[in-house]
Amino acid sequence: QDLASFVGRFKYVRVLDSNPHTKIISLLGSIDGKDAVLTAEKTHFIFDETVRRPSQSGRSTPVFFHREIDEYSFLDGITDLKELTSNDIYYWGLSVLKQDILHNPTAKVNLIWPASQFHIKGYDQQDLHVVRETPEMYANMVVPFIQEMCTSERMKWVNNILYEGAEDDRVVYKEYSERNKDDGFVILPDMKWDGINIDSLYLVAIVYRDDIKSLRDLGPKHRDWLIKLNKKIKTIIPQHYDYNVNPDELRVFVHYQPSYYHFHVHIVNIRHPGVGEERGAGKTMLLEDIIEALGFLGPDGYMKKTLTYVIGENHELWKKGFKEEVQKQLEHDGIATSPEKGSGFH
Ligand code: M7G
Repeated sequence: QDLASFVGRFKYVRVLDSNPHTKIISLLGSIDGKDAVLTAEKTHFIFDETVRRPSQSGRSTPVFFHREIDEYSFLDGITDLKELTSNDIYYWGLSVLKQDILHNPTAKVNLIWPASQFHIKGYDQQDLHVVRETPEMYANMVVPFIQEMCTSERMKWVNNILYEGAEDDRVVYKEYSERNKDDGFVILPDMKWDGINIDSLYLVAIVYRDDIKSLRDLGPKHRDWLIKLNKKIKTIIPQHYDYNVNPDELRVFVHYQPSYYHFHVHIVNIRHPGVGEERGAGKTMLLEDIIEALGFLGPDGYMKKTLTYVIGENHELWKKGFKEEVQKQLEHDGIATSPEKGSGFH
């Protein structure tokens, strides 16, 4: 039972989403009668070793990771090239590049099986809305929702990584002792990364402490801990990747709302575009900004802050009151929601 055999048995139902910008397609289907979500993402190009990005600081950051695979790079790897048209100094055409499952795969394939309704809805195309989440909305709607989302079933993959040795061979860094559990964390490649191209480097740091469900639980007492965590991430990761990525080239952030309510930090190469927003919803909060804000948010930290972010209509919270709140907020602000209800503002 591996990915290939599952994909072979995948019975297609419909396209959930297809995004030409991110080059990701998600399909809904079933395997052995249970729902499955199959996602494919075209991998990024691999460049020749000699292609280096000029750097202002005199530092030359290679955009290239595996130096031995020149034959697969864009340019050397072109096996077919056909011009479509040209006009003046402009030429365009199509090409085929040399592919290889180890060195230059075509796509990264992800499968969720069996997929819950949460998974399916998360990948499904949906209309999005900007919402202001007040502390009251958090207490009344989000807290019960988080409780519902923290089932051991849904958190299984996290606990597998923390305690059961799952993905062990891929772990980049781990710091853990029974005595000092609250400081422990593990860094490993995120499911979103193809693991090959450093340009699209995507790691996730998962902490051992389980008292922080989300950004909302962060207060001033966590500030020093976060400063330490940030420093470690930015020291360890460039080192681990042989400085093919530098500390100031890492976007270190958390999501709100996250998909999983156990504190974790995303670590992404800044060259990776629009990352975290692929599925439209949510908010990306840089760890640096969080640390800064905790210095002045007051004793309750993020608990007392109103957070504005984007939410999709498929999100449970939309159905659990956020929809009505958005309407109320617009009315309260005197903002018309349709031309007929004009505010006389011309
Ligand atoms: P999030 O901010 O809660 O959700 O981050 P979102 O980014 O999906 O909105 C959870 C992160 O964990 C995401 O970046 C996922 O890609 C990643 N992730 C999820 N699962 C189930 C796994 C897994 O099993 N292994 C690894 N390595 N990463 C995962």
